[in-house]
Amino acid sequence: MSLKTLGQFIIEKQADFPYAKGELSRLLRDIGIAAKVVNRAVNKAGLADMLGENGSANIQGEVQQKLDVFADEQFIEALSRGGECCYIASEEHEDGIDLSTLVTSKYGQYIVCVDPLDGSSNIDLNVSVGTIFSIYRRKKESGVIESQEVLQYGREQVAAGYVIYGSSTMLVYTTGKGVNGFTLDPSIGEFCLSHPDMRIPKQGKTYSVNEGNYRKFPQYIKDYIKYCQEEDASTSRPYTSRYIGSMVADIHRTLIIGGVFLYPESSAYPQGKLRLLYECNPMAFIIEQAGGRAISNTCRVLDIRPTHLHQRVPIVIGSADMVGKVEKYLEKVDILTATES
Ligand code: P6P
Repeated sequence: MSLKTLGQFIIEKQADFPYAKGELSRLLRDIGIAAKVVNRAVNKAGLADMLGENGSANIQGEVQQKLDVFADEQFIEALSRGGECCYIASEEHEDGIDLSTLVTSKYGQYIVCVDPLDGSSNIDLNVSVGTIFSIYRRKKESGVIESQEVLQYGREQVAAGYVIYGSSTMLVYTTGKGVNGFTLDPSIGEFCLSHPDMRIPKQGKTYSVNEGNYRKFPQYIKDYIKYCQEEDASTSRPYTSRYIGSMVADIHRTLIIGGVFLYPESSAYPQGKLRLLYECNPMAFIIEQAGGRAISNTCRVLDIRPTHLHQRVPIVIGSADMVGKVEKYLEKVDILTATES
């Protein structure tokens, strides 16, 4: 395969993005720049006193790692300078960052929701971590950003993607015309097309859930986990259990080989743990574009009405047939509940 950089690919696919020429190119260029800087820091963290806690907490009350803060700063700086982005919703900030008052971003038409460094509690363990981003077009041409411009349905995303800082660093994104993956070639500092037209298998052999929470799960999730563990050669069961604890890494594996990832509601997290705007929606857009599914109880993730920036939702995402199987267990509960009531 001849070398094709992310920039060349976006220009070649410009027709896929129905807005003014070059806008998406510049947005993804800005995200790519920040990702390269974060990648360098993640790879050198152990040598550059970038491991460990920052001594602060984010809006979620989660202890911030030094690299969380560093990554957040890089994406804000790159998007602020790029001029295409007018507003950033970041996991690391309670309120959104309104760039529309900056001269450079006054005419920016895009809103970016970002988890700058997802899974960062794993960094000191040298486990893959990632950045997750979601891109919306603002509803008004200019002026003060209003909440209904930020809290758009996931189905209104114009682009979404993630960067995984792993054994190699990859950027995977969609603009609604399929999913493509780019691997960073450090020798030239470019993301190069390595996984064209990514598709998720309809069925897989892996289920991914934090089974340490088993007792706290609703019954239908417990029943599904038991189903995964039962012997049945005709359905390749028992399935393999794989859980990294870094959403980007778990979803990337699921996209490549198939499977299902679950972060359900529980007594510990009644609304689920993962955030709708900058974790579940972008991953749902990507997986659906690759031929998979993403649900939150009985609702399609992309159809959930957002109510606030850091809203948490339960999620079951991955191979279409496996998500459908979980859905069957959920439907049984609904039927039982209905007959009991
Ligand atoms: P738990 C990382 O902290 C994260 O936000 C996701 O990347 C990951 O999927 C999840 O939380 C892991 O949560 O409760 O299983 O440790």
